[in-house]
Amino acid sequence: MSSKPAGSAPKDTLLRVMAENAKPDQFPAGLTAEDIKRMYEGMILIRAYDERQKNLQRSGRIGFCVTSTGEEAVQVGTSHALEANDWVYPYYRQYGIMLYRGVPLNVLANHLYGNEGDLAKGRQMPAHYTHRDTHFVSSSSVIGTHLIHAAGTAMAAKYKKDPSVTVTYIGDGGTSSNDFHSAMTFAGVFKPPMVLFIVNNQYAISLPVAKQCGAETLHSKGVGYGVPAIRVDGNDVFAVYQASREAYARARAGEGPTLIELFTYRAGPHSSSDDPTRYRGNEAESWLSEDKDPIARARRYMQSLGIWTEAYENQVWEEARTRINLATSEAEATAEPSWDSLFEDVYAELPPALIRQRDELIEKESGFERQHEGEFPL
Ligand SMILES: Cc1ncc(C[n+]2csc(CCOP(=O)(O)OP(=O)(O)O)c2C)c(N)n1
Repeated sequence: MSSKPAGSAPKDTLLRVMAENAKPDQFPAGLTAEDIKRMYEGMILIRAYDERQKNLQRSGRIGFCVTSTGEEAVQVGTSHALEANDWVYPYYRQYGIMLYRGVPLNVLANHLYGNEGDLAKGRQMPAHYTHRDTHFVSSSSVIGTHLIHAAGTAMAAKYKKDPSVTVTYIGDGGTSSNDFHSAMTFAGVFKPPMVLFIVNNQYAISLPVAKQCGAETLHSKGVGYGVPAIRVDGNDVFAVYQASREAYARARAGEGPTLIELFTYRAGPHSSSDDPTRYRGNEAESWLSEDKDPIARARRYMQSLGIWTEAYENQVWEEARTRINLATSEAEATAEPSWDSLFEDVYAELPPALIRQRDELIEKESGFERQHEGEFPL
C-alpha cells in the first residue's frame, strides 16, 4: 500500500502563468494592458492600506488590525473575474476585495475606527468588514461558519435561476473546521454555483500547514467530496485570475462548484496581536523578495511587456497613499457611535424593558460626562 494519503496529489500540479524569470512577449490569460495595470494598481492599493493600518495600530490610534501583505494577488486575481452581482463570503483577510470592487476607502477606514460612519456601527470586531451593495458579506470570527452560508446563497441562486456565482474563502487552518466539511459535502451533492478558495498562506497563526493536515496538498480534499479541484500559484496574479475565470464560467454554466487552493504566504503577522518571529524567525523576508512577492513578480512581467515605468510606479504609490491617508484622517475625526445606537436594529419597536435600560444608560452617561468634563481629553 502506498504511504501517500488517498486523494493527495503531487506538489508539481501548481498552475502558473508567470514562470520564474519569465520574459513574456504577450499579454497573459486574455488580459489587456488596461486590465493588467488595474490589477497591479489594485495590489498596490491593498499593500498601501496595510502599511497605513499597521502604522495606525502601532502608534495607538486604532486598537487592532489584520493585514494581508503578500496575499494581494489572491484578492485581486479572484476579484478581477467577478461580475457585479456575484456574492463574496470572505474571512477576515480578504478586505482587499472590497477595495478592488470600488468600495470607497472611507467605508473601510470608518470600520477601522468603529466610528459613527462604520457600517457595523462599531459593534463588530475590527477587520470584519461588510458592504451590502457589493455583496461583500460580513465574516464571522468563528472560523468556517461562513462557508455554509455561502453554499446556501449559491443554492438559492440555482433555485432562482439567477446567474450569480458565490465565492468564498477559507484559510489552510480553516479547512480543518467542521463547517468546511459541511459546505464541501453540500457542494459535492447539490452542485450549487460556487467557488471555494483555500488561501493556503502556510500558517494558522503559529501552526504550519504540515502540522495541520496530513495530505500533501489541500486541494486534494476536493476528491473526497466529488468537487473538482485545482492548485494555483497564489502569488501569480494572472494564474489566480485564469483559474478563477474558468471556475466562475463553469459555475455559471450549471457545471457546479470548484475548489481552488491558492498557494501563497502570509508575510505579515496573523494580526496586530501576533509576533511571527517567535515561531518562524525571519523566514517571511524571503517571501517579499523579487522572486516571490506577488507585486514584484507582476512588475517584472509588466516591464517585459513594456507597460511599466518608474514614474508610473511612483505615481501609483503616491495616489494610493494620499487617498488612504485622507480616508483615515477623516475617520479619525468622525465621532464615535452614540450610546443609544446600541439599542437599534434588533427590534422594530423597542420593548418597554429596553426603553427603560436605554434611558437609564443615556442618563448615566450624560451625568458622567457632565461630572468629568474635560478630564479625558482624546
Ligand atoms: C472555530 C474557531 N477555532 C479557532 C479560532 C481561533 N483562530 C482564529 S484565526 C485562527 C487561525 C486561522 O488560520 P487560517 O485558517 O490558516 O487563516 P489565516 O489566518 O492564516 O489567513 C484561529 C485558530 C476561531 N476563531 N474559530
